[in-house]
Amino acid sequence: MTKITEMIGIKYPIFQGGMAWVADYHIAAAVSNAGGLGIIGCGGADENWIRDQIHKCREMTDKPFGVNVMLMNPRAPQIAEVLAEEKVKVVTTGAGSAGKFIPMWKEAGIIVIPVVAGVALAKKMEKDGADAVIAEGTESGGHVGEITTMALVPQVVDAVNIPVIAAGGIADGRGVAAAFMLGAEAVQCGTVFCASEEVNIHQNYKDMIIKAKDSSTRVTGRSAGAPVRQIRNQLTNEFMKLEEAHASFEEIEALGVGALRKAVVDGDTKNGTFMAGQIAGMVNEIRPVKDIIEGMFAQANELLKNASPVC
Ligand code: TUI
Repeated sequence: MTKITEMIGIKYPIFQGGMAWVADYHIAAAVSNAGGLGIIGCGGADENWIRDQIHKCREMTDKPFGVNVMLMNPRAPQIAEVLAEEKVKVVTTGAGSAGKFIPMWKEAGIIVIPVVAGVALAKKMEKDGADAVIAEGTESGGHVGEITTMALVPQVVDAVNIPVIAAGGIADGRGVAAAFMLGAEAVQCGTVFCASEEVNIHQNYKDMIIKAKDSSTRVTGRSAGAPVRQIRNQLTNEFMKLEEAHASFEEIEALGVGALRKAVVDGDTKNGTFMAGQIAGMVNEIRPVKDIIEGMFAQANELLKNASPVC
């Protein structure tokens, strides 16, 4: 039991990242049914899509689940209202500051857990009324900050009095045990759930993760202000060329438009954005969600139980 499992009413202290396009009700319900916190990712979708997803998820699980709002989505204000109306159990946010939405969500009784990539935003989120923060290291897939999980988590833990969930580079019990040693009260994983049986993505996406090595990811879009970690392919090579040529924001952005859909729905291995974390190199098989979670915590508990002084 940790502060997070008690706060939310879940068995295992693990969140499934609310990955745009990838994390629909299928994976969210599977993770919640397995005892973690499943999270539906809004990404760039609109409020009608998310309302429907919430209803479908409620049909598949009576366990708590959450919704992630990607704050760069222009429809974030409308989505925020729908989440308050629907009184979802947990809201996580990413790619921006959740401050202005927190009072409305708290009034609706929602547990609010922003993702942060640095100490300053963590402190601001605590001041604005967040219940916990997810400290996400640059090892993660998708939109990333600059600081590694190893350096970020203890600094956020020291800076705030609310619980901290560690994210970035965690896909087995060793990562879970390490995160707890850094002071985290739970972990959030994304990549390992992309390699699950239940996730509703193209088989080519799963295969890309299974085949990835430690060095297979690249961060593109830094120069456009939206750094995104994804598996190296023809698209990332084109991105890199544009960035080296100091192409305009518009040119770089145009290359990325629709690329996540191409990866998740079409399985377009050349032109799709296959967002994944650096830990993809360690994810080598497709497993049911229940096996992933139970295996992870059996291993973490064994490691922590047998831990001995280091010298
Ligand atoms: O949000 C994520 N990961 C994401 S969002 C996404 S969809 C997307 N697609 C294309 C381009 C951009 C996004 C894919 N992956 N993770 C949470 C996260 N938040 N990581 C980093 C941050 C972050 C970074 C800077 C949060 C706040 C921030 O500064 C905000 C501020 O105003 O200080």
